[in-house]
Amino acid sequence: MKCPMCEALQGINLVGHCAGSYKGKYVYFFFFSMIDCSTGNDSWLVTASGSYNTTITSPNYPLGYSNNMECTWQVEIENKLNYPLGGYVLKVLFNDFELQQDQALSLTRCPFDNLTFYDGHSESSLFLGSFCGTVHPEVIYSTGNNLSVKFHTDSEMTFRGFNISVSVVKAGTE
Ligand SMILES: [Ca+2]
Repeated sequence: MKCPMCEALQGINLVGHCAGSYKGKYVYFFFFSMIDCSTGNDSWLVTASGSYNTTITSPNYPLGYSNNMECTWQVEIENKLNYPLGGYVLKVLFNDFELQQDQALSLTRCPFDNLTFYDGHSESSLFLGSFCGTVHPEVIYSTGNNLSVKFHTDSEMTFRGFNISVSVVKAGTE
């Protein structure tokens, strides 16, 4: 059965689809999965340079992000700085930050919308911190040449989003 609304919703991951008709009208059953806002299921690869700052923003920044998103950026230092000697790390600065606040009496920090940093190339790397509201550290450093940034939003309430800069600095110089 053809589902016109499904076509209108292209781009959103639909796990379910139209289920049938009732009294001549379509009856829709939608089962939404998280919107993977990167390409396919891979994270966005961001190469950080030693000569300029790379900016990462939430989708649609500053006009407000969407609900139900999972976005991951995998940041790596440009190759020419890794070889032959290396010794560089990634530095993150927060230019603008406004996510939904953590107002729940929850053991989980920032359970609604959050921006989370891992000290490596995946979520299984060392957890550096998870932030929401307008509260964030002044700066975040990696210890190696990779950093993973994950943006999660829940099903309601959206805010302006975030704008961060990533640069490459010599380890131990700041
Ligand atoms: Ca939210």
